Order: sequence, then C-alpha cells, then structure tokens
Amino acid sequence: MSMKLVIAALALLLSACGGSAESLTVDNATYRAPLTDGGVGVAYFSITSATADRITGLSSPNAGRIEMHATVTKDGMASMERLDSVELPAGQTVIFAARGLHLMVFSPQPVAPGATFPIQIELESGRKEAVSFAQTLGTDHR
Ligand SMILES: [Cu+2]
Repeated sequence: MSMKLVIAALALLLSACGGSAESLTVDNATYRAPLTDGGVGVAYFSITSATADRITGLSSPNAGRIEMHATVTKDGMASMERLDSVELPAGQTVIFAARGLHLMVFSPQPVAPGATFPIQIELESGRKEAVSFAQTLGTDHR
C-alpha cells in the first residue's frame, strides 16, 4: 500500500470514530432536593440525540425510583402525567424544565452541599448516559 493510501485509510477511520452519528448531549442538568424528609426531588435537563431514540428509563444509586412526568394544564388546572417514555427526534433538543417535562426523584438520599446527584438516562437503543446533576434551590417542582 502506498503512503497516500495509508493516509487516506487513516483519515476514513478517524472520521468514522468521530462519533457524531452516535452522539448524545446532555446540558443544564439540575437537581432540586426535597425540603422535607420523605419529600420528592425534581430534576431538569436538556438532551439532544443525533439519531432518533427514546428515553425509556432512569435510575440513580441515590434514589428509590425516578419517573418522567409532564405537566399538563387543562381548563386552567395544572396536573402531572407520568410518561413511560419520551421521544428524542434526531438532532432535536428535548427540554425538561419547570412547568413542562420533569423528572421526579422518589426516596432520594440527601446530597451534601456542592455535591452532584447522579442519574443514569437509559435509551431504547441500549445507550446509557450517566449524568451528574448540579444542585439548585427551589420548591416549585412543576
Ligand atoms: Cu411530577
């Protein structure tokens, strides 16, 4: 093989390993601890998957259970709906934020000041992303 061919093959390999087709980006991951013992924590984040996928599960070594909820307003009344999965259209950012999609964290362990709260996001494709959620203050979990 000539040196030119070797370089071309290497360039191909490098671009294949660039990972853009597989990329998953999580931003603005924040966690609000409950104010009282036995309360429920809430977590927000935004997520972008380069390929179409779905969030199918969430877990944390520091929580009993994590659910995905949507806040829906019907006739002026806000209520929450539990979601089994959330669609991630290819290349589109899906935002979990106040008064919209959110994570509810049941039986959370207390987090030390300045420490992060770990949550693993599981996708239908089998991908798993371990995310460190930064603590924020606040009480409105919707
Ligand atoms: Cu909720």
